[in-house]
Order: sequence, then structure tokens, then C-alpha cells
Amino acid sequence: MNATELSLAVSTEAKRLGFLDCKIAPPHLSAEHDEKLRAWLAQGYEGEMTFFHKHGTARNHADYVLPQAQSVIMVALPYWTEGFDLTHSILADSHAAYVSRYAVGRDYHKVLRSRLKQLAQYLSTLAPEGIHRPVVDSAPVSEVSFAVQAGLGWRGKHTLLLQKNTGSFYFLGALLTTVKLEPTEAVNGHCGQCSRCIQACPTGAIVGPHMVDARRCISYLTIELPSIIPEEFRTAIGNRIYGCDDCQLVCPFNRFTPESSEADFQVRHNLTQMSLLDLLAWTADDFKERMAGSPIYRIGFHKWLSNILIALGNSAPSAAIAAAVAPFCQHELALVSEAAQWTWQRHQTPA
Ligand code: B12
Ligand code: SF4
Ligand code: SF4
Repeated sequence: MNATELSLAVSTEAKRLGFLDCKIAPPHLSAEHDEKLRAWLAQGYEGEMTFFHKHGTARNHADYVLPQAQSVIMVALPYWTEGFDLTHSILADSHAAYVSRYAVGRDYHKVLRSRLKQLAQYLSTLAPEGIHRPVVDSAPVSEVSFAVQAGLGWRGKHTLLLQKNTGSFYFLGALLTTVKLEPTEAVNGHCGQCSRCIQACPTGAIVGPHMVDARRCISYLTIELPSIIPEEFRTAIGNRIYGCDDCQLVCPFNRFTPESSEADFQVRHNLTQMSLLDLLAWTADDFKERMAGSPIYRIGFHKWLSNILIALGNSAPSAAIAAAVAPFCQHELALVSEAAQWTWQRHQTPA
């Protein structure tokens, strides 16, 4: 098979394996990408995600992760499982707990990786001399930029990959390979004059088109930042206790979001039906048992608790909430006690 036939065969097999789409990028992104990444880091937008400094612009060059890499096979797997009405009603209810749609089921890393391994096995049957490496946030690879380069979609102003017919609610994965495949063409963007995502961001994290200051993003504040959410963002966080979807919820292209039938992405433990007080009642053992196998497990019980406590500070004033958070005000960890004290204070004047 020549490089073009190989690309076609891989893409067909990827779709047979359940991926929404599959496209091919060359192993290096342009020098302009390196410059943009350096500029982003120079602003300090990465916050405490220090891994960015460890690898620098190497994440734009696939041979850093797989020596002799010739191609980057990019795939997308949708994760949206429930209607928009439910999502909006949770966000509108200050007593309800909002968990980002990508995290209500099982951890996507394992799902994508095992599927990418199957794709690698298939490629090996066509090109036995090749070496392949599946990557899903597991190695320094600029997944969105490679996906844009491959024409899997375009970069929305919120920085995520977007497709005209299927929106943006899907995960990306990469299969790096030493096999030379024919790259596919980048596609034109269709954001036009729209800037809904920029306007909708509760914390002003999209500081310009295609530029996110991670330090302001609710996803970073509730997941990546190990310490308590800084006071300036606590009110804007609302009832979002793990991640945020607002910039995608307002995007017109997400009207066409396909529902995922993946068993692993279906809602577990009624996470879309929980009140903040329901979740506050979980013990550390409950958390470990129920969140095992979920992406949420990684943040640990105390960060989870701290996020819930802060979200409760944004619930409509209630003496019941003040009573429920009071025991946490003396917690030995500042991550928890400071959050509880802030919230307790806000419930001292019930309506
Ligand atoms: C770090 C990270 C975050 C950080 C920072 C996000 C960010 N926008 O940078 C935080 C924690 C905030 C985050 C949040 C989220 N993330 Co995240 N994240 C990542 C991760 C690990 C790296 C992203 C990265 O490299 N950022 C650094 C900046 C500099 O990169 P960048 O924005 O792509 O910047 C480039 C562009 O600006 C580009 N560029 C812009 N303009 C131009 C113009 C020209 C001419 C050129 C050449 C280049 C260019 O150049 C820059 C440098 O390459 C990727 C997985 C991966 N390994 O890639 C997932 C990933 C991007 N995240 C993902 C998701 C789902 C999310 C959330 C939706 C989760 C949630 N619901 O809470 C939010 C969305 C927030 C948002 N609007 O971005 C998915 C996105 C899927 C998709 N459809 O695109 C990814 C791909 C994970 C995955 N495997 O599926 N994330
Ligand atoms: S995920 Fe939320 S906080 Fe982050 S950029 Fe999008 S709207 Fe803003
Ligand atoms: S909301 Fe508008 S600007 Fe933002 S990604 Fe969607 S189409 Fe582009």
C-alpha cells in the first residue's frame, strides 16, 4: 500500500472502531505554533501546570515522544450523553451540583487508549515494520493543534476543536507512528464574527480569540489547581464543582452534538441528579468507592469537598446550608476549612 492508501485504510478502520472521525497530520507543527506557545507561557497562562515548562515547544513535534515519528493519526470520540435542557436546568439551580459533561461517566483516557491500541494493531498488519504510540493527554503532544493541522476540524475561539456538523463535545486522541501516511488537509474555520464563547465565559478566561488564560478557567480552578479556588473567582464559579462547559454550551455548532452510545460515558452514580448537599454528605470512603474509574478520582476527596463547599456559598441563602457546612470550618486542611468559613459567612443572612 502507498501512503495515500494507508491513510484511507486507517481512517476507515478508525470509524469502524467507533471513532467519529480520523485524520492525519505530519509530525511537526509550524514555527508559528512554537511562537504562540512561547507567548502563552510568557504570560504565565499555564498557572501551576508546570509540565508545560518541562517540555516547552517539544509538544508540537511528535518525534519528541516517538523517535522517527512520521505521522500523527488524530481521532475524535464524542462524549455527550444527555439533553441540553437538563444541563441548563442544573446550571440554573443554585442547589444542584454541576459536573462537566465529560466527567459524568468513566475515565475517557482508558477508553480512548484501548481503542487506539486496536487501531495500532490494525496498522501493524498493513505496515509490520512500524512503531506506534497511542497518546491521550498521556504525553506532551499538542492534540488540538495536530487535529487542526490534520483537518479534523478548526480551532474555535474558545481554543477547542470544532466541527461544522458535530460541534466540539468529543475527546481527542493521537496515534503517533513511524509509518509514513499521507497527511489530510486542514479545513477553513467557520466562527466568523461570532464571539459567544468569549462573552459567556463566567470568569473571563478567554482573554482573546484562541487564547485561554488557564488561571482563570473554571476547569483549571476546580481540577488542576491543588489549592483553594482564589476568592476573586468563587462567586463566578456558581454551582460548577468539576470542570465547566459554558463556552461550548453557547456555541451554535453544538446544536448538532451527536449523543454518545459508549457504555463507559453514560452517567454514573446519578451525578446529573445530585444536590450540592447530597454530595457534601459523602465520606472519603464514599468518594473513593463511587469515583473509582472516573476522571474525578484524580483530584482527590479534599479538593472535591473544597469545590462543593465553595459552590454551596453560591446557593440561595439558607440556614440549613450554614448548619451543614459549619462542621467543616474547623477542618485540619486549609483547603477545606477556608472554603467552609467563606460559605458559612455567606449564609448568615438567610432570606
Ligand atoms: C492543559 C489543558 C487544559 C487547560 C488549558 C486549556 C487551554 N485552552 O490551553 C485547562 C485546564 C484550562 C483545560 C480546560 C479544558 N479542557 Co483541556 N486540555 C489541556 C491539554 C492537556 C493541553 C492544551 C494545551 O496545550 N494548552 C496550551 C495552549 C497554549 O494551547 P492552545 O490553546 O492549543 O494554543 C495554541 C493555539 O493558541 C495556537 N494558535 C492560536 N492561534 C493561532 C494562529 C496561528 C496562525 C497558529 C499557527 C497557531 C495558533 O497556538 C498555540 C500553541 O500551539 C489538552 C490535551 C493535549 N495534550 O493537548 C486538553 C484538551 C485541549 N482539553 C479538552 C477539554 C475537553 C477541556 C475542557 C472542555 C474540560 C471541561 N469541560 O472542563 C476545558 C475547556 C477550556 C477551554 N476553553 O480551553 C480536550 C478538548 C477536546 C476538543 N474538542 O478540542 C483536550 C484536547 C483533551 C482531550 N484529549 O480530549 N484544558
Ligand atoms: S471552560 Fe468555562 S471557565 Fe473555562 S474558558 Fe470555557 S467558559 Fe470559561
Ligand atoms: S461560540 Fe462562536 S466564536 Fe466560539 S467557538 Fe463557537 S462559533 Fe466559534
